[in-house]
Amino acid sequence: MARVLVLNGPNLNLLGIRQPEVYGATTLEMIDAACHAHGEASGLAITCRQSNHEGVLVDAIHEARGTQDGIVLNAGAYTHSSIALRDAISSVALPVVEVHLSNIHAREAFRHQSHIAPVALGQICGFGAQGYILALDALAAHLDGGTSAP
Ligand code: DHK
Repeated sequence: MARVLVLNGPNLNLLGIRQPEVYGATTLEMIDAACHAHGEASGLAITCRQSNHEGVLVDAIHEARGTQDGIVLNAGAYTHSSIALRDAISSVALPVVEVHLSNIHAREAFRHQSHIAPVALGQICGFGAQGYILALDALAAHLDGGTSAP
């Protein structure tokens, strides 16, 4: 059974309360529950973690080496600023699917750049909480050898 870490970054613990017109009404607890349910249905062992701290997220990525087969990552605002997260992903060489609830390319210019995207398998954004499920499916297909992504 493939093991997937669903890792969320800063401010995503406030989903449901935080700017629902941008991020939706679904809480992180609901997203984590949906990921667990989807994992059970599709044969993935899901672990969910969230932190507001860059170093804790780096540690979580390091800890995924040898314990997880892939990562679904919403790095929040660190997406646009963190070389450390990018380097952590490159260091562990695990497949990562980048997720954003909002369409970052349709928002402020500073959100258009992602430091994660160049080291990710791919990016899913703009589909709200459903994006996490799409990301799990994309990662499962990749781990199964079903996509041509590297
Ligand atoms: C979440 C955040 O916290 C923002 O900083 C990103 C992302 C977008 C999201 O849409 O999930 O810019």
